[in-house]
Amino acid sequence: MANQDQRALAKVITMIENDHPKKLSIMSDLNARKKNAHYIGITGSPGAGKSSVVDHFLTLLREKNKKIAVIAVDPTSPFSGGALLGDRVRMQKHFTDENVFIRSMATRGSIGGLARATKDAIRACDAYGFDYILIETVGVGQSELDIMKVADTTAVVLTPNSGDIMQVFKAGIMEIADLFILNKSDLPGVNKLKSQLEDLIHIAGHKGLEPPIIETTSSEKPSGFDNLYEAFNKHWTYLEETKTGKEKRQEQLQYEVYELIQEELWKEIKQSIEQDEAKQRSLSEHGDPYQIAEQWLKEWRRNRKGDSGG
Ligand SMILES: Nc1nc2c(ncn2[C@@H]2O[C@H](COP(=O)(O)OP(=O)(O)OP(=O)(O)O)[C@@H](O)[C@H]2O)c(=O)[nH]1
Ligand SMILES: [Mg+2]
Repeated sequence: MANQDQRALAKVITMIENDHPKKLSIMSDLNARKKNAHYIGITGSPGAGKSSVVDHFLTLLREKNKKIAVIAVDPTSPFSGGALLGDRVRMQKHFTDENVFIRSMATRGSIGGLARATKDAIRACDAYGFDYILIETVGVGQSELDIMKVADTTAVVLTPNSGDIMQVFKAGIMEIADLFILNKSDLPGVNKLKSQLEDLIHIAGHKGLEPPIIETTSSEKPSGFDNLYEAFNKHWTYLEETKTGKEKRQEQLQYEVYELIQEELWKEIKQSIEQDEAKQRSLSEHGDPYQIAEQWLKEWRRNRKGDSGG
């Protein structure tokens, strides 16, 4: 990927973060150029080794001459203070590779929020001809979970004796997992974790492909990455070639369309309310929220009809 393309892409993402007024049409132009990259989400508790996994996986993908974009979500939350710095150190050797684009997304900016901006950034990357787009998020918040709805394949990283398996189960992360990475498999306890996970997968049930469990070590002596590569590709084939796979894609697309409509509509309504000082003044402390909402909506609908001349 040429340097100028890298710069152009970086600029587009900044525009997305700043919620450019023409975002929808810009995104739509970009989408028309999309190259069908494989979107892979990698999530898991803080410190599970996500960035290390991404780093080794990048090395493998580069050996296969693939082009990759990495989006690291940097929730400026207390959970992962300094994550960004850590990521930079961990993925250092890939930063100068022109076939690897690395970008972090921060919580600030974007009215639509972090999740929306991240999804748009992923789609923007797809116009620039990557084979893989890797998204690293810390699986702690709703918005990080939400980001994974845009991924073709979501991998959840678990580690032995971390106690995060039950947390992951409770937080609804299980439901979005297409694949489990048991990382730090050099540590004791990996077999126990594996059998616990097998039980949980069984209890949770799922339609479509049963999520495989891949053991990896992402320290200096990496292992398991060929298996991981194979599992990701297998899931891609499933999405492309089976009925349940295609249905999954369709559901995700529908969800995203709904979300975009919601966001645009809300922006419009909010703006009309905020421009109306009388409305602001009418909010007394003992107001009836139902009544106010109903009335404002009615007015907005009436004005809309007036605008369109109908
Ligand atoms: N023993 C062992 N340690 C590992 C392995 N992989 C990563 N680590 C260590 O685990 C720590 C966290 O690794 P990261 O890759 O930063 O984890 P992360 O999930 O990206 O962390 P956050 O982004 O902060 O949530 C580092 O100290 C790594 O050196 C592994 O396979 N085995
Ligand atoms: Mg990280």
